[in-house]
Formats: sequence, structure tokens, C-alpha cells
Amino acid sequence: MTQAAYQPSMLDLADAGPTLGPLPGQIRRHQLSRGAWVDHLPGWVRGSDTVLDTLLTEVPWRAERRTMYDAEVDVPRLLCWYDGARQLPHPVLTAARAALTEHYAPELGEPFVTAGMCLYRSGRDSVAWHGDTIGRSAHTDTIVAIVSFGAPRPLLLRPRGGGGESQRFPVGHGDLIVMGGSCQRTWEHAIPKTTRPVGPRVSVQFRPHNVA
Ligand SMILES: O=C(O)CCC(=O)C(=O)O
Repeated sequence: MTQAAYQPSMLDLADAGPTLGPLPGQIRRHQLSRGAWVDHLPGWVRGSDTVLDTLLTEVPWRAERRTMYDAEVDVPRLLCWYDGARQLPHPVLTAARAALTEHYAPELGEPFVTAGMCLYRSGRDSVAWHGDTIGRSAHTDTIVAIVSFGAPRPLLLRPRGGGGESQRFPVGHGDLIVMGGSCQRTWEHAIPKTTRPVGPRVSVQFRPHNVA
């Protein structure tokens, strides 16, 4: 497997330990069509490369297989699921979940609970077009917040069923992206493969109870 050497971001080299920046007044909303929106805040977690090191070594990453047509294939990324009761592998993630819960309380009205984690080991790892439509998000508006660590990868969004412009947000090195409103039902998102040499990226997705 080709895997690029991991390169810390220059901003991160200046930081002693990971901290969260403010959300109010800093995070920028992009209204999409059909009642969907995306909030984006680059570099929300400062000192994010320390967190990446912890995530790469402490998370019990699992490879999964899935059935595609008639064959069983590897899911092209490693996964780990933290339910609300399980301690998160870095305290800044616990702080991030609390800060997101507070910031989005007026719109969401319930806490972020679970943390889904994905490790994209290289440009060969990816996730195909999908919406998070397991559970309540199949029929109800909700919010999914993603904090990224490591090498930036583009997160693409497009309206489900076509029609309308797609969007592209680079996500890595402590960036925060939040999908809200009808986004999981009416839009799809993906992390495409790339032939560029890229280092590992970890995505941490915070979701409310019964959304996946
Ligand atoms: O890598 C990401 O940030 C996206 C992950 C994702 O869409 C998912 O696991 O459902």
C-alpha cells in the first residue's frame, strides 16, 4: 500500500496542546437547496496533530466487509463506533461534543451523543455517496457534526437525485463541518478516492441519539 509520510500542519506546530476555538461568530453557514445547510469552520481544533496521534494509536480500529452485488468486499476505511456511554479517546473530543451540543441547542434541541470514527489510511480509502439515513434522520431534520484530523480530503455534497450544483469542502487538521436541516435526506455526501499521495485522515462524526 502506498502511504504518504504524515506531515503536520504548520499551525499545529506552534501549539502546545489541543484547544477549541469559539463557534459563535466564527462558523459560517452555507444554505443549500431543499432545506439543507452546511456550517464550516476551518481549524476549529488547534493543535489537532496531537489528537491525530492519539486517535491513530488508541482507537481500536476495525476493518469491515460488506456485500456488493454477489461478492464480499472490504470497506475501504477503518471504523470504530463510540456510543454515548463509552469514553472518547481524547479529552478534546469530549469538550468538542459538549461545545457542539451547547452551540446547536436552539436548533437541535437535544445533545450530540454518539461518535462514529473513520480512518482513511491513504488516498485509496474513501466513502461513496450516501446520506446518514439510518434511524430518525430517514424522515426528520437533524444535525451531524464532523471534526477532521490529519491530511485534508475533500468532502463533496450533491443534491440527492441530481439537479443543482455540488459543493466541495476540504476537511482535515481540526476543521469542523456540520450538516443540518434536511441534508441527510435531500443531499448526499462522499469522500472520493484520490491518486494523490495523502497521509491518514480521521473523521469523528457526532450525532444525536438514534441517528446514523
Ligand atoms: O469522512 C467523513 O468525514 C464522512 C464520513 C461519513 O460520511 C460517514 O461515515 O457517514
